[in-house]
Amino acid sequence: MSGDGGYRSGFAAILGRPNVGKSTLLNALVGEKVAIVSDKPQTTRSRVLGVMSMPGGQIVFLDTPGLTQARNKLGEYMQSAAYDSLTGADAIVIVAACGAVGPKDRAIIEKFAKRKLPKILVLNKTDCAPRETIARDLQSFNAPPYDQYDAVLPLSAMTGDGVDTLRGLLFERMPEGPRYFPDDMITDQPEYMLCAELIREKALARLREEVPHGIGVEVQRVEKISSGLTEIHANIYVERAAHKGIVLGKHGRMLQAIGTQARLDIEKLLATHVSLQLWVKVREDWRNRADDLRTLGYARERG
Ligand SMILES: Nc1nc2c(ncn2[C@@H]2O[C@H](COP(=O)(O)OP(=O)(O)OP(=O)(O)O)[C@@H](O)[C@H]2O)c(=O)[nH]1
Ligand SMILES: [Mg+2]
Repeated sequence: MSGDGGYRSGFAAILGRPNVGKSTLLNALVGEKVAIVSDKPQTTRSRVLGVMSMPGGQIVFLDTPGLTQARNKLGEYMQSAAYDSLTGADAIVIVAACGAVGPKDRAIIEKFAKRKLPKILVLNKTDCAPRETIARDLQSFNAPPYDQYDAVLPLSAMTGDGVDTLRGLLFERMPEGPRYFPDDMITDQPEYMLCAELIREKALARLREEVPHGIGVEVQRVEKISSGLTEIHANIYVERAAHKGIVLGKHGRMLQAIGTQARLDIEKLLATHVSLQLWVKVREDWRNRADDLRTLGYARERG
């Protein structure tokens, strides 16, 4: 683990309102897709770990569910997962979106300004904000308590513009520490969980209104059939009977489209052909049921 002279390492928690681009930023920072992304708020439901290793050190990033008011047991789990990421954090990255910094973002930014930790405020999505908007946002963070931040950094997680600067700012602030993870490890999520998340991502991309929020994916079996083929069985849970037909779509076309897209991503991930078998099941109100939450992996790791 340790013993490398002058090796720097630490944990950096990424926090902010839903949909501001935290997961996109995590993927950009580690250079691989470890977290799913969608245009729907509350995509991330658990903390997602991504490791960035370089010759002189390592930063372990923790992407988190967007900070908001919990409306059900899943929401409560998500909020505690976000706040748990602060335990043992060596730095925090607060994310807001350029041109869309609202009172709820400011409340979060002000709250974290008090934390005695290195902290960077990221203004994401510069690629779709005019220069004047970025300048105005920057200006608005000049005064106390925002001056408690080590830096206010506009960037685009999508194009990668400014991401290197963020890496540098964080790395400089990391303490001396051990190599927490092997250099070739980029996430701690097991394969079956990455597959479940990719299926959920494709479902989120295609579904609308309240349906995507009530989707849960459970990968039941990952079976290597031969050196070139893996079979995966997964259940897509919906929380109301009426949603099942929407996820199946006319003549099953929606499910087929979700499955095809997910399979392509999973094939890339596993570097093999994949046969993906998906079933849609109704679990009434699963977001409020402790046993269903546990089945889907939404349970506290500790305590
Ligand atoms: N134009 C632009 N869009 C971005 C950028 N970063 C993220 N997005 C988009 O913003 C949406 C939300 O991105 P996510 O990374 O899922 O946001 P998040 O903060 O992780 O959201 P939650 O997990 O719901 O809290 C997606 O549609 C992304 O493609 C960016 O730099 N520029
Ligand atoms: Mg996210």
